[in-house]
Amino acid sequence: MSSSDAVVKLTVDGEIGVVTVNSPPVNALSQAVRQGILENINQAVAHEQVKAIVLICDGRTFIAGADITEFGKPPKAPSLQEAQNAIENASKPVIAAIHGTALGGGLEVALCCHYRVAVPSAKCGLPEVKLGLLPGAGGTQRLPRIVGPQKAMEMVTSGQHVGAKQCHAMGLVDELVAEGELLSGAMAFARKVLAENRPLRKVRDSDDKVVAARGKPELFDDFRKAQARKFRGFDAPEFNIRCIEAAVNLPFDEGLKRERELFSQLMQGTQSAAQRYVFFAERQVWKIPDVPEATPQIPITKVGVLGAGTMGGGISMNFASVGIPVTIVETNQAALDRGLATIRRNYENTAKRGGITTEQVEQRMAQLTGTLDLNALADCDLVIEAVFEDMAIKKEVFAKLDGIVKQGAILASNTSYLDINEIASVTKRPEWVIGMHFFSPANVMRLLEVVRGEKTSKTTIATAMGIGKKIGKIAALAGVCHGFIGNRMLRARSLQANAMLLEGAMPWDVDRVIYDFGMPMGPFAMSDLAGLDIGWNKDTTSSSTVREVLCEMDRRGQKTGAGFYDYDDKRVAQPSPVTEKIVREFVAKAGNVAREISQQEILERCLYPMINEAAKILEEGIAIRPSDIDIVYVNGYGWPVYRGGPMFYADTVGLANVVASLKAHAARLGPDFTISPLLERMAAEGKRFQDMK
Ligand code: 3H9
Repeated sequence: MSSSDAVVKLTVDGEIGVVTVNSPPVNALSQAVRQGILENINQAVAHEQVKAIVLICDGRTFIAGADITEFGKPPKAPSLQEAQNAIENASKPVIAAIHGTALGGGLEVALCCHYRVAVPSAKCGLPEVKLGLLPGAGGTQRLPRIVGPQKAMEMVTSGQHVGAKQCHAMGLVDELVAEGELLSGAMAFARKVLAENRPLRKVRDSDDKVVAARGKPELFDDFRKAQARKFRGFDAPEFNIRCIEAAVNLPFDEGLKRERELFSQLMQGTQSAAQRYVFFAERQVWKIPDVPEATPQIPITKVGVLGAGTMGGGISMNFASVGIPVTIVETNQAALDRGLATIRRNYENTAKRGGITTEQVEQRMAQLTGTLDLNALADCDLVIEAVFEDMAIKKEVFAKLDGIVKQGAILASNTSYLDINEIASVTKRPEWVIGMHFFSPANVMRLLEVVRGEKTSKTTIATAMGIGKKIGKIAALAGVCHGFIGNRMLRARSLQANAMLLEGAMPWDVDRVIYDFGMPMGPFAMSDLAGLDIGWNKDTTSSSTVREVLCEMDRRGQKTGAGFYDYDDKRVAQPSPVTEKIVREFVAKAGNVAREISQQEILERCLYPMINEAAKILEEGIAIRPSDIDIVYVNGYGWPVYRGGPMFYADTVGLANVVASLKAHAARLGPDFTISPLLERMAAEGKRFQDMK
């Protein structure tokens, strides 16, 4: 029997051997766990008294997968497959007892057990695709043998976690046992298996589900076509599909071989490295060196939001959706009614798509109270203003809020550029003032940029980050500067995109390069979507930029049916001859001769100045670490996760190459352009952002 501090141990209760994995936090399949499972299963098989074996985990979850920290390092024996073979080939029935999440390698271990039981709250999934991988321990071969190739394809390409009840309905789980009684339930099930003399069922041997799909390539092609937009740019979904195809068309062992080949190809690629990096970056971003995890937070039981427009409405939905009451203040009844109606429509649309029930729509709406009276915010714990982006207005609002909202409550601004210190200076509680910058649509986008002012207290920071997590956001902490992390970097791209128009590129030339890089759209398509008239004033306009001229012609973007592009009634964009003419006039006015700008130049001039700006952001201490910047871009700006974010991407290009390109283009990068000393130094020393501590 194993020692009490072992990560895997065997205990014997009557005729049942219980193999328990205890390797916090998530029982990942580290070398020690693999070895422990192998040894303890073998011991249980050899144990005379044991007739059936239960494999269960301590702590918050069943095995949540392979140990990702071991990836990319030399493999250590025993392999996962050896441990799995010990289970699958055991001469006594092995039953997986699942709680929490059986994910990736964890589910693949469970699939080697002869039976699976789970508590109703448990979830199963093969989320490897989210790490740019595929299930590499037989998951792609065994799963379709239970759930069929269609469902298997859906699961492996989405990485979704499937609830135990649904797993039970699909046959992935044999029996549900009472919540909180997993061990006794699993042991009772094991006794039943023995009493009924049930066979040692091996998933690998049941072929009927896959045989039914053999010779039907259209099944896979239709799926590829239907998902093409979602999979654009990613390698892993296609590799996952090929493995399911192998499960259908090849004998089990050959399919397994194919799976292993494709797994190692993905593992060696840049995409998986990027996605694994993002996995850890998303967990790192919450850690703030001078705000320890134990920093006290204030409870947020009631939220106030100023403004029922697109931003205010979206922000309010976040809180209502998790059961926190929100008071929304507007300046006139019509705007308030419009705002609340939009929120209702958004919730109803989610319900129509099956995301929530109609009952939940009403529950969420019931959390929202609209009012025209600012005094109604007095007892809120957190007030977020989402009014017009103008310093004078923000200051007026904050001065008023300071007089109304109870002491000890947080006053937050949703500003996307403005100085939080200046806003805080009009209050008597600057330590309670913070930026909470949501991204549009605020109920959908995952990013929340939390902006700390000079005087913002640690409690305020910890509370803003904490509430961000509660409403399902990924919160990244930034310091004060114009545009913080995200928009400050975006400005660098926007300057170059516009400069290239004056040298002869058309908006769609620039957009195409950025789209092909993997972003959802390029800078000009994005401007059209947001509205070209943001910050434009018809009284002061001076026809000095292409954008101004477009606005003057009432081409204000998608909403007016024309902007940089022409739009049809389905909002499909077409390059516009009108814009082309305006651009050509600007080129001539600037005294330039239009030249052909290569795709590579467009890419480098759009992205490298952003990387340069990011390096300055790091130097100035605006961002805590490079990976936080990547989190901002992946979650707030549609940077393709398979490229890891701008800093990770810079590492893959090589910082010396980035610096060389910036120097080569320096003359065109504008009079204000300077290279970040940090970037230059790191490039000279051959360093990478991801190694920065
Ligand atoms: C795989 O299995 C490949 C196989 O097919 C083939 C092999 C041959 N490894 O997320 P949390 C850490 S690929 C190492 O905050 P939660 C995490 O970094 C794997 N570490 O908790 C964090 O550390 P820290 C397929 C891991 O309760 C701590 O655990 N599996 C791993 O919000 C807590 O994590 C997956 O992709 C891991 N596998 O969520 C599942 N997982 O405290 C990945 C977590 O130092 N994991 N850590 O920051 C998850 O989705 C979530 O962690 C889980 C818990 C849902 C389990």
